[in-house]
Amino acid sequence: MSIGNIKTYPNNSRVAKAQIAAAYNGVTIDTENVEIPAVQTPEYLAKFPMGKVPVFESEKVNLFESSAIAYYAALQKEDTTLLGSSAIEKALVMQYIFFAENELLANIGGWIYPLLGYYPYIKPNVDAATDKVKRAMDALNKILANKTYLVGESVTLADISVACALSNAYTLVFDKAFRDQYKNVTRYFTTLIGKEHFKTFLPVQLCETPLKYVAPKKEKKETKKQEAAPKKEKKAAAPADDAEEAPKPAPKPKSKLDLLPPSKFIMDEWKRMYSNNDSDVAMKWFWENHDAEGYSLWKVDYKYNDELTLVFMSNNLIGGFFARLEMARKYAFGSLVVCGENNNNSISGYFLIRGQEVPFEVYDAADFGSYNFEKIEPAQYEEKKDEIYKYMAWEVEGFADGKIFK
Ligand SMILES: N[C@@H](CCC(=O)N[C@@H](CS)C(=O)NCC(=O)O)C(=O)O
Repeated sequence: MSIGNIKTYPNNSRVAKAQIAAAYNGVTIDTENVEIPAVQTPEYLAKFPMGKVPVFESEKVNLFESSAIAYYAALQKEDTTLLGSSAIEKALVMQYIFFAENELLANIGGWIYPLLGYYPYIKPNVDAATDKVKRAMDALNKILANKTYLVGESVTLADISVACALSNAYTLVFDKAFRDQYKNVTRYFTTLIGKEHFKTFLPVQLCETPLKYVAPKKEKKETKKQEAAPKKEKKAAAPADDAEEAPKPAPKPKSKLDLLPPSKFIMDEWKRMYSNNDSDVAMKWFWENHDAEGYSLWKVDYKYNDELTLVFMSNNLIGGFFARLEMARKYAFGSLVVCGENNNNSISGYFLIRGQEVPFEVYDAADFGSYNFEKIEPAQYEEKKDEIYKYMAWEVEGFADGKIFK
């Protein structure tokens, strides 16, 4: 018996969640393939204002959000075992549904979608998403050390949600070397996808060669050459009024950051404040004026601290990095310090950056790859305030030298 219809694009693992849950409960859900944006008609948007897929339609209820659709499917049998059999188990099932959505699926998307060309490829953001996936996989690997299923002794919606969230990663980027680092998760995942209902709705072929980003370098060069060629021709055949024919210089590219909504926090004002006042006064102003939507804070660590030698050379390294950040001057402020002594020191600090991502103006700097940028979320500000103060005031323990990017 069909309980309704899901509109989706083909092979959507978000839909598989509901289909597998339905199959365990002995019911079915029809599916209809649609395309975005064609499906976003006024009628569709009236029912589903997000305008996304998948959506579920039936005589009884219309639903969006794939986890809600899967939950509805899981509720279709009175004595279903899919949702846990006690308050504790039910809460655990919810825990893993949210974990699958927020810690796995969202970050796997941040890793894979730029490789598939759905989003622009911005290396630091892909690296950050990859790290978050690894963190979640580490946790899951520990949880699964002595378990076959996440909750209780049989498949629940927790397992269905987690397996569906992992499916694209196991297909596209989790190659053997990666899988071997998370043996418990891999054993768990392969057990699940070997089960009948999973096989039907979530066919997975384990990744052999992981998807990698390929920079479109050649194309760019060729285009440049092609652009350059006609110019020469023009010069050779230049008529008397060459000046009129001369191509206008390309307009200076506008930074994406200039297109962000205006912020009450004025970077120049902050830089003046920082330069002309004691740290107490400056940092008080900073937190009173900080705009967490318009700017982000980043903890920065040099990746190769164990290779640093003399303190002055480490400080020169910071100077070199800052010199290459020229394009970011309007959008960023940072304090990097050297802590320790000759032959035993490290570089770390904080950056304030316009927007919520590490922008082109920063990650394009030649040395960027040598530094780890870890975003500090607004929820962490309170806990980090003291540390940020110390880095800005150069009062960090073991402080030896430092530089300010302003
Ligand atoms: N949290 C939602 C996410 C749905 C979603 O992001 N769907 C994407 C396709 S995977 C979409 O419809 N995107 C079109 C758009 O953003 O306009 C769910 O689980 O259903």
